[in-house]
Amino acid sequence: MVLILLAITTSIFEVSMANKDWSFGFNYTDWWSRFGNHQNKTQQEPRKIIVGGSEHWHFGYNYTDWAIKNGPFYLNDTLVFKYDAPNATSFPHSVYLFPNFGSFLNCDVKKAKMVANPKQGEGEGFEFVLKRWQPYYFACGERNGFHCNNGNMKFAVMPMFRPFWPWP
Ligand SMILES: [Cu+2]
Repeated sequence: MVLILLAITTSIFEVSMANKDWSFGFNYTDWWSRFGNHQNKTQQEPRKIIVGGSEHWHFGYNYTDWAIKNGPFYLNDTLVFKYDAPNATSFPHSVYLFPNFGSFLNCDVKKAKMVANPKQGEGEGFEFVLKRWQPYYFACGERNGFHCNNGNMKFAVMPMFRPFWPWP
């Protein structure tokens, strides 16, 4: 009896969740969690990736190259930006998001939105979850685009859906 009740409440819950999803269109991640392949658990877990690896987030490292070598990234993966707070020996850094490819290409920081200020990269770093199926254009916004233009502190990410079967 308890089991039946549980099953009913679960399905009601799922229906209400499903209805909620309609309000903003088809929810792919939810769709995946219901119908996707759940056999390879480790494959499905979202990853936490430190941007730049042991290099962290600094001037002069090629992050486009890093992103290509460490991709692909998947929906709900977390990018961690690590950088020191402003101090006497290192330049301040930050994390900005460009609204489109053109402003990203030109490092047009004025059009970008700051997602992490120079202090937020301290300690465990600033975490950014790739929640949407859209291209993300990241850059450091310091010195009015100088770090982005001349310091290679920029990269683009297009999160993918998790594979339906484990990659070979
Ligand atoms: Cu910077």
